[in-house]
Amino acid sequence: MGNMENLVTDGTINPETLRDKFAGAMLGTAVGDALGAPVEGWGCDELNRMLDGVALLPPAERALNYAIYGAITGGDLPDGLGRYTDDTQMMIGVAESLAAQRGFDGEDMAARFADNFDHARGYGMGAQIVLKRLRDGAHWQSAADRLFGGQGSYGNGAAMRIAPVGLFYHTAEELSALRQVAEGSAGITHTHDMGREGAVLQAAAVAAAVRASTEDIFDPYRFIDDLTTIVREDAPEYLSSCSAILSLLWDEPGPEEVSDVLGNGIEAFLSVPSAIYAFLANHDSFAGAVLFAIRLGGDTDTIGAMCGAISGAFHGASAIPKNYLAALENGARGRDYIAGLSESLF
Ligand code: R7I
Ligand code: MG
Ligand code: MG
Repeated sequence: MGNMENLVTDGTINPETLRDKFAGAMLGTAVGDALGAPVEGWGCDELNRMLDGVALLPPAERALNYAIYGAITGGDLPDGLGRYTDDTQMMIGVAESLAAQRGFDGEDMAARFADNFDHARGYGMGAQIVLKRLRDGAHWQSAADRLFGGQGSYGNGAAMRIAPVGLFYHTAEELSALRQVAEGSAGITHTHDMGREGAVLQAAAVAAAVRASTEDIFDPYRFIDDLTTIVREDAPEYLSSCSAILSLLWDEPGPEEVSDVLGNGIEAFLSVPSAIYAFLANHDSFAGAVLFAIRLGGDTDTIGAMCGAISGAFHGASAIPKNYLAALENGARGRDYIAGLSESLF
């Protein structure tokens, strides 16, 4: 069963499959971000009522929500509505830096975040302050440490952009490098332990999804068990969410219950586990996973982006629906540029 040519005998991945997985994680981030963006901040109940009844909406409101509506109905998505936000903008900076430096260089990555900053993409408050400080010449290791009364940010901004780190260090042998670089790159803007640990967990999920073959029987319980072993012992928020994911996978409740249990917030610990769950509960379909992630409501662009990264890393870009990709903006740093960056990383 399955195409065993995708796997060579020593367990390493066929280069063409790996290339598709790299593109999948990066384009998956952008697609999830762009699809979730029009409904960022909607409550879970309200959003699901809207999505279930969107065809009945008056035309003006329908147009407003057309991006996500089109995705659900499989129709064409109008140009310009597939616009990504800060999540993808910052992921591009991570990828550009890793590719140019052939590894992590904090000063270079911070400079790219600052250069790429575009207010219209909708950055978090703390992130805006840090990026301005970096532009004004602050050192990359200290630009963010005074945020939030000196405890640093635990927003999901470090995790939302981390996919390229999971790709660059995707092998099981590179786990300690993955942790080090995820923490280092997170720390440019997020110095709170919970902000960093969210980035590590998300990067590790992307890496594990790269390593998992779609040709084998996929075991979501084993995936989350393995991921749990890398979480720091002093990060109880993540450990308890990982164990909640196990029970949720058993029951597979609707998005309302999942967002009640795991969260749908802008905090890393209330969104990274939710994105991982959305992938695991819908591991047979990129579209199914990302749309479930968005249906959690709340920080929809970011949960969509993180789920899109993991799901794209698992299935590859070839499994992202064509209409989703076609709708993605394709200007100077759009779809083709992101695909090109994934090639450079590869
Ligand atoms: O994490 P960050 O880059 O924001 C990412 C989010 C995503 O949803 C994007 O799509 C975009 O919309 O923004 O930006 P931060 O400002 O560092 O963190 C986001 C928010 O989390 C902050 O504005 C705070 O509301 C909250 N937050 C905290 N609140 C109290 N104490 C983060 N850290 C703290 C904290 O330590
Ligand atoms: Mg955003
Ligand atoms: Mg967001």
